[in-house]
Amino acid sequence: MTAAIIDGKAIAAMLRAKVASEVARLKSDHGVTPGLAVVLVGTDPASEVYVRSKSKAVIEAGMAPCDHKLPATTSEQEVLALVARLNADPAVSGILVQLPLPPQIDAQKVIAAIDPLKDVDGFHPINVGRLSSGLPALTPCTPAGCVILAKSVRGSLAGLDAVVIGRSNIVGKPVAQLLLAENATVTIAHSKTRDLPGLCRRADILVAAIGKSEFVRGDWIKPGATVIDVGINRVAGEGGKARIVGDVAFDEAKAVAGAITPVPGGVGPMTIACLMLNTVRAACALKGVKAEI
Ligand code: NAP
Ligand code: L37
Repeated sequence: MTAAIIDGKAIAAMLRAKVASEVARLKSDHGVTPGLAVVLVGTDPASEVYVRSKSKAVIEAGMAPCDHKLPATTSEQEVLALVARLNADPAVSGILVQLPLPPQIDAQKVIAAIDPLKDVDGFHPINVGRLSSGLPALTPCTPAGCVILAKSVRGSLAGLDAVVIGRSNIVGKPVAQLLLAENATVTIAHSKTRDLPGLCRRADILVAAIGKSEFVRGDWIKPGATVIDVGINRVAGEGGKARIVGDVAFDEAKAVAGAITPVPGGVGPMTIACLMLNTVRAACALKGVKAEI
């Protein structure tokens, strides 16, 4: 069997086009322009790339960007003061503080300071709690993207066995919650899990969010499974040029899986599209307009 390649780039482009038309409707019918504030502290090169793509997507969707680049020496107080200003700014519908933050800044404290209605990353404890309680919530972007991609292949996920490798607050835990909400039977694996290959072989849906290049091998995959590779790992390619690979050994997995996301071009673009979706939804909620997306 050779797996279908799940085209995250194309699915993300379709979602972004839908967001752009919802933005146009909000502007013309309600005089509302959603705005996204992106806060980047320091000069982490990967974060700089992602933040740039996010701001570009904001503009393409017809929304208002509001970028804040702060030096690596910024104090926690300064970041908290900026968040307070953005919370109070009616032009700002969504606030995203790109992680990781420099060591002098407590990320949990900054996340907790964001207005939960503007928390387009879905990392605030209120949104985490709402998601796990089955209440409407702003949901984390990468996990939401993973579920859209899995559903693009399987339709309903009800009753499927899902294994998530990784238990971070950003990816592993929220993706497990979203899969559970889709009625999958979910197992979360991590570095202390016994017999990870054996566990993975039972998965109809396998989500890899580990951060280790090509860690998941082809013979860990159940024939026909849907494999969602969240990993972004920079490795030296031919001629010393850097390239990015996922957490799954793609060529091996492709020979066994039913469908698999590539890296790049899989989950990454969906992260950005889901961020646009959250921003327009947050703008609707803040302005009391019913979202049509
Ligand atoms: P993280 O916070 O470092 O978490 C990694 C998880 O993997 C941890 O739960 C860890 O287990 C687990 N793990 C590590 N080694 C393992 C092993 N040998 N066996 C089983 N589990 C193991 O990483 P993250 O923030 O979740 O990100 C994961 C990957 O996704 C990274 O490559 C990141 O760059 C990528 N990412 C991509 C996007 C996107 O949009 N595509 C967005 C965010 C992140 P313990 O908890 O036991 O340590
Ligand atoms: N908000 N986002 C927020 N907070 C965080 O703490 N880590 C993190 C976060 N992550 C994030 O933005 N990740 C991300 C990862 C990949 C892409 C976008 C966002 C992406 O666009 N990936 C492309 C290209 C990758 C590349 O060339 O580097 C892809 O095709 O995968």
